[in-house]
Amino acid sequence: TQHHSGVACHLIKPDGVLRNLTAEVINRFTRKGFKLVGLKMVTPSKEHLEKHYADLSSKGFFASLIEYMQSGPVVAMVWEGDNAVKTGRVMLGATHPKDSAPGTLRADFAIDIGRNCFHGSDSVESAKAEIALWFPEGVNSYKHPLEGLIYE
Ligand code: DGT
Ligand code: DGI
Repeated sequence: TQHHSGVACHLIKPDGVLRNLTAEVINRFTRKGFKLVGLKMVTPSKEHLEKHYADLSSKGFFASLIEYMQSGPVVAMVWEGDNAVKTGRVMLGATHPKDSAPGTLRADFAIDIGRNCFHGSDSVESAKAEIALWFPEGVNSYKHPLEGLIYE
């Protein structure tokens, strides 16, 4: 079986950081069995965020989204594991917290779509682009000590 083939880039947005949700997120993904291969706190520039959200540049909320994302530091993470992107989205929940399933991070910790605390890569392609954007120095490679317990 091929293990840890997927990789996803997730962000704890400024509101999530200020609301002390960093440890909760890391704990959930770690307990699930994903491997943390990139982690840092950054205060991204406007230009950096405009690249991150390039696909939303025509939206009416774009300027406020960028402003919100600059309201404090962001925690950027790269998680490795089977189906990291798809499963990561499931764990984060739907974009609008009113639609997020109970037990997901956004359902449990957010109310407003404009303060939804977390970002998750929405495809394998965007994960690749986001890892390159947030971790241009590259991520870490190491053997997961519990791999044999997590995968068949
Ligand atoms: P529904 O279930 O028919 O009420 O559908 P909504 O709530 O998606 O429809 P609507 O028109 O209230 O909002 C469409 C999207 O626009 C929604 O996903 C969130 C966003 N939105 C609407 N009003 C606001 C607002 O005042 N602030 C922010 N941040 N987003 C808003
Ligand atoms: O990938 P997601 O974060 O789940 O969703 P997305 O790529 O469609 O949107 C990116 C972010 O933009 C999302 O986390 C919150 C924000 N956003 C999306 N739709 C709206 C919005 N913000 C506001 N204020 N209003 C919206 O309608």
